[in-house]
Amino acid sequence: MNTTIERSLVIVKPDGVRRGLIGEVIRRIEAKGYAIVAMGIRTATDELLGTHYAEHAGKPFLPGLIEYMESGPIAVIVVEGHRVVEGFRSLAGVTNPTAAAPGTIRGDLGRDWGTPMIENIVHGSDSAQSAAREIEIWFPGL
Ligand code: DAT
Ligand code: MG
Repeated sequence: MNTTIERSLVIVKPDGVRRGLIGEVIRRIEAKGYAIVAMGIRTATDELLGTHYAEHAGKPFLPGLIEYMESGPIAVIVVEGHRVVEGFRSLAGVTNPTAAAPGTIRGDLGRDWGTPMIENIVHGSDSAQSAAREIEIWFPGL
């Protein structure tokens, strides 16, 4: 049994905030049983996003992704619980909201809008190491 309590960095992206879905995302996180240990409404910058999306450096979609992430306020949330990284990815659904399964955040609340950018409501860390790195960016010292 894995008894290590993990953390994941969740972001409600600008499309989610614009559509009033912060509460719905938090509701699903809490209903699943995870604990919210930090959160705040923030405005992303080139510097924060360049570090946050370091794994995507050089990819053709990165400039559009950064523009989208800077298009409005975001809600940055630290979530805690056993296997929460995998658990939140499961709650979020796959990257493309058209393909994401019904029942997931992206599948229930997201869709394709015909834009080149994938607007998919939420970010969730993809590993415990990514989570630690991302939490340090948005909540240094937490
Ligand atoms: P995820 O958010 O599911 O972890 P990711 O880390 O691969 O996905 O990509 C980060 C975000 O970048 C993703 O939420 C949407 C966008 N993105 C990824 N691949 C893309 C692509 N091929 N074209 C446009 N946007 C893309
Ligand atoms: Mg990712």
